[in-house]
Amino acid sequence: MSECLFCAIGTGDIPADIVFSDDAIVAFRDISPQAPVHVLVIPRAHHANAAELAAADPALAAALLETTGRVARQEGIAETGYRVVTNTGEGAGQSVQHIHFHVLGGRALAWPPG
Ligand code: DGP
Repeated sequence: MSECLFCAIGTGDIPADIVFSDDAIVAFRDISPQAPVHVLVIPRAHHANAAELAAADPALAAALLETTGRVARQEGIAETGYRVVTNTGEGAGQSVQHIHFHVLGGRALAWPPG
């Protein structure tokens, strides 16, 4: 099994509550939701963060962003509003070193985030 948690979710070695998947991307519910809707969107391929993904595979980065919109529509938060967040590095709170977009919605979201 991969040592990377999200690689292992991508391969299915670790189960997740998957809301969308295709050959390159998996979207699944966050284990510790911070909003009524909290979905993580990841590529199956390993890239550490958004900047590294965009440099290595811009088409995949675009597909990942497109999937955040798909998830928002699917989860019924596209009209009410939602937030797409990706943390990079320890200071920003990145705890899993495999790029993931958080899709958050279903409640009022404060700005700026903490
Ligand atoms: P970040 O802190 O930005 O790296 O976000 C990592 C997120 O991953 C955090 O919100 C919790 C979530 N998470 C951690 N482990 C698991 C897991 O095993 N399954 C699921 N579904 N989510 C996880």
